[in-house]
Amino acid sequence: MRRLCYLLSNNKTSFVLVLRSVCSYSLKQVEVLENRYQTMASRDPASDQLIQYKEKAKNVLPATTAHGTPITDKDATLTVGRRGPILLHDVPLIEELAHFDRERIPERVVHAKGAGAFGYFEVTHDITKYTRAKVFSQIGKKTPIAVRFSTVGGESGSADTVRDPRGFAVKFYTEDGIWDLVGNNTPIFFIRDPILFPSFIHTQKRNPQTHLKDADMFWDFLTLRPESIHQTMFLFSDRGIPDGYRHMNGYGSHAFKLVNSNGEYCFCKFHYKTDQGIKNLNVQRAGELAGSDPDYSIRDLYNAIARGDNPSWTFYIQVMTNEQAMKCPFNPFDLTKVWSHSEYPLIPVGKLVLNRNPENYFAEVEQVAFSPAHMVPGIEPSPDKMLLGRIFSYGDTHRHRLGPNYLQLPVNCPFRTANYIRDGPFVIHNQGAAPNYHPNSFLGPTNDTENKILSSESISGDVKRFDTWDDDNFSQASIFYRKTLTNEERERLLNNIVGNLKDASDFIQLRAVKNFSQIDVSFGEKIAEGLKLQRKTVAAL
Ligand code: HDE
Repeated sequence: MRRLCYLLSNNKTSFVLVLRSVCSYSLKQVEVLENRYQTMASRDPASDQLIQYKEKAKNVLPATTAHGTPITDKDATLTVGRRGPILLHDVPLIEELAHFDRERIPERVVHAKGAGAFGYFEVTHDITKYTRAKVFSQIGKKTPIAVRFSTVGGESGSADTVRDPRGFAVKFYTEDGIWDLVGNNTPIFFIRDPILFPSFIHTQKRNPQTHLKDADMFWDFLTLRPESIHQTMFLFSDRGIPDGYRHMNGYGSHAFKLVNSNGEYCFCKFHYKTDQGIKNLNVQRAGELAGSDPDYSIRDLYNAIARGDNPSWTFYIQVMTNEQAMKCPFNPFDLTKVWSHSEYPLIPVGKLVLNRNPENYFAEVEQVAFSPAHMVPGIEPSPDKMLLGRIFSYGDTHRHRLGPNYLQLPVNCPFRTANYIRDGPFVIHNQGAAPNYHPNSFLGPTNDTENKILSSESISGDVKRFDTWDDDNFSQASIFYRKTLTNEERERLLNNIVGNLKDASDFIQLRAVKNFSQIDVSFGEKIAEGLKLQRKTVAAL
């Protein structure tokens, strides 16, 4: 029997015919064996999703309209005579078409392509001296989490294995409300001022006329804003194409402020290191996969969790006191900079574990809405301008994409809400008969004195637009090139940069060489050589 299945494993029709004719099986027996055949063929858990659903569901339920009335004939529209025409009072048809016309919501303007999963965060080390956030209150404490991984620049149908940073957003469902850590797989970013973000993203997407990716746009912006060079080096290194989402680290990237129960604060950065080990794809393999399996990373994550091979990350913080921040030779709140691990060592905190695939992608992944504004008592923003810009932007995009009541969707909903926000489209929990104004004399929710934010900080300065393009942009990129990378890694970095930069106009290539030379003169020379730029012109830079 097994042998027969194996022989026919690529041809289901002949499998059924052979069983019926050669073995004279009844139809019912064939159906049972057909099911078994389907599960025996060499398919992964993602391909078997429907078969598994069928096994669990057991019975077919009678169909209903959206308003819950029985649908008696799902296979035919209501017509006058066999040939039509159709009647407008075919309610199930009209209802289904009208809903179908509205199925798509706007995709995320960045990070449109992604995969999600659920699990928990467990505390393994005590950090209560730094923060009173309840999520860290006790060793052994577990908090449910949702995670969404993503690429950044591509549309929701784009390939997973492109060179691009990866998003790594974590939602903690804490007893004090939602805490979102909306990070990437890199500890830094291309820019340090949020006013440049929309332009930066436009250059990574499509040319407004040709609707094509455009090397001039891409490299023009990056070379005119040299603060981007540190992240550009990461992007073109091996880590620029991770092998799926399980084999990469995550970083909160910004500096945040931790506040303890005495109101004392320090600054911190969050790191989550993969327990699966770092694995990257080489350029050739990534290119092949982009054609043969563009959903490679989504499939890999789904299958790993379905197999019970639950991915996990060890969670650390780096801590910097206010005094250290004042003395730091660079701006520690600049998102293009890392904090050295020798000066600010990683402090272990806990584990992130993913052990459940979404039941429904649209409801739980397309609609999951992260925001750096979602912080909990004990975790506050630092003065990082990018973080503060993001605190506005995410809620704004969610109100546009999902509507003003997006926080009431089950995947985004905290354990408890009590406030004066009411009504609007698709309200689910409208807080019943409770008063809808404040202050009031009728037991409406009031100040939570236990959770009053205790830290305070005095700030003064000139109100002005400070363009920081000429801050130190090269020192850390130089350390990355000279000290972090091996010879082979430097070689691949060089090839990746040349392979991409060669499509930009000559004057932009020259500007890039000038910038890369500031990291290391020989690095600039090698890039110029790879691009076959005229020696004389380069020497004049
Ligand atoms: Fe985002 N970013 N971003 N970003 N970002 C979005 O929010 C934005 C930045 C990141 O899986 C958007 O819901 C601004 C840094 C992730 O759902 C949008 C700025 C980092 C995700 C937005 C940044 C990120 C987003 C698009 C500069 C790493 C996907 C759709 C000030 C530390 C989250 C959405 C998910 C998504 C704005 C910069 C990470 C438009 C304005 C830096 C992982 O609101």
